[in-house]
Amino acid sequence: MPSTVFSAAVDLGATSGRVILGAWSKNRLTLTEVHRFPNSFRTLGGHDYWDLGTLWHEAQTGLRKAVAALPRGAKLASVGVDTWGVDFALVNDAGRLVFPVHAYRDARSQPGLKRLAHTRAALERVYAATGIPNVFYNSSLHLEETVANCPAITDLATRCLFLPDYFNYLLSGRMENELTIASTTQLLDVHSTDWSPAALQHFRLPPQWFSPPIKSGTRLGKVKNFPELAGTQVIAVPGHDTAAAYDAMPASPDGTDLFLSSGTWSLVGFESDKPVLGADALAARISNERIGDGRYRPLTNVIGLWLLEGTMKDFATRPQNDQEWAALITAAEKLPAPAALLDVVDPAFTNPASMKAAIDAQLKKRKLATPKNLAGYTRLICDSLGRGHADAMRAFERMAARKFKRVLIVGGGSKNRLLCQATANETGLPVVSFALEGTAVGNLASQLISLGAVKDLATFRRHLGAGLKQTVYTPR
Ligand code: LFR
Repeated sequence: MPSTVFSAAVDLGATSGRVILGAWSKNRLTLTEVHRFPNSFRTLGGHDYWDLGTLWHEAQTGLRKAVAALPRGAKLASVGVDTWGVDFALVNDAGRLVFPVHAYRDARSQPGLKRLAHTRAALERVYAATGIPNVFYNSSLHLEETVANCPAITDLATRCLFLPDYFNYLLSGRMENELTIASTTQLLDVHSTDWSPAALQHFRLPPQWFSPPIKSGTRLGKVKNFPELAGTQVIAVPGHDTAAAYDAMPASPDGTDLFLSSGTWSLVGFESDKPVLGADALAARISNERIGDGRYRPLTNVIGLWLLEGTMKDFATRPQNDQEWAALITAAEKLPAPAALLDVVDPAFTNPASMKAAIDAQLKKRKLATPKNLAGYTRLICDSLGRGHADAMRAFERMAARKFKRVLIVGGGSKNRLLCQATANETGLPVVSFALEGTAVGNLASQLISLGAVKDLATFRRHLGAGLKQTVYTPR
């Protein structure tokens, strides 16, 4: 093993992607962001699609930059890909895309969502089988819609590859389903690490589209058809960005930390040896997603900074750089606390034409005043998300008989003082913020463990925690 191990993380988010070069030396991880690019879905004829060609092009550009950034003579040992959850590519045996890749916010899942919501017995059966609540973005609903409305797809497609699986295939030539991303679909058996026959049957999906999920850390072979990366190993990291971000939490081993991965979505949860199931868990929308080794990370998906990202689009004066962001947050902090908070679970916030209009509509319906400017919206949104995080925490404490001592926050939102403080105030717990690209770090951790450069995740977390800068927000 060389004294410094270099690995690259391709980390694709719904609103931005990046390629990060990690250098592991003397138990320290150094990150270099070699490439960052915006991402968004496009609407065509009333449907929302991802531009996969552009994503692959940007990933390749980033990987070339990673190789170019290596010290002379050094080699890129490995590469791993994580993406947002649930979305998938349908391919044939030759790996050709046989159906356009839809974005999870596409309204096509709405009829299925309502049907399942109104069939109590089926809803409970699916939850008992998969541990995943009925949410508009579930792959189950999107696949169900595809098969029901485009039945020829069962002849055309032979495999369903979730997005990290598809990029792993482009890199390595191997078609596999990885466990963490599989656990976001509502199709995985909550008690095993294989697909749920009951769920596949319920949504009428061809079982042969899925192969038994591999654990994260599995080596998929050397990179193919990409001369600059010849010799580099492709490693199936936790393909779900949230699973990767959770792995990067420098958590205390006694299980008393609540995790918050804050970005477009706020993912509030914890790690557990067993799932949280039953009627109360279903009502609280607890999603029993998986850690790369098969254990559980029960979490609740709070709408997240999507609210703010959307609202900004209606303001010409939105911040363009760190300085302008800081000024906006300072202005929002100075405002008085809002008289009432948003109901963040309002389905009108899912994918509105204008987020500001959707917020205004909710406030007007509740006879509340609308904020006067962007700082006002920022304050209202951050405080409301803080409340959403606290509600999720209380549900976990009740159902899993736990008591949390700290909230650990990573991701874009960890730099947002207002959001961190609001979360501390509402939960009554100290919020420890790590200015950390959690998803990329978790991605790299899995590679380093698989390469044998780090013993295990607990060791990685210990080393990571020792070198991290942290900011603590105490409740006020
Ligand atoms: C975050 C995330 C969430 C998932 C949502 C949709 O990026 O992966 O965990 O619920 O996106 O896939």
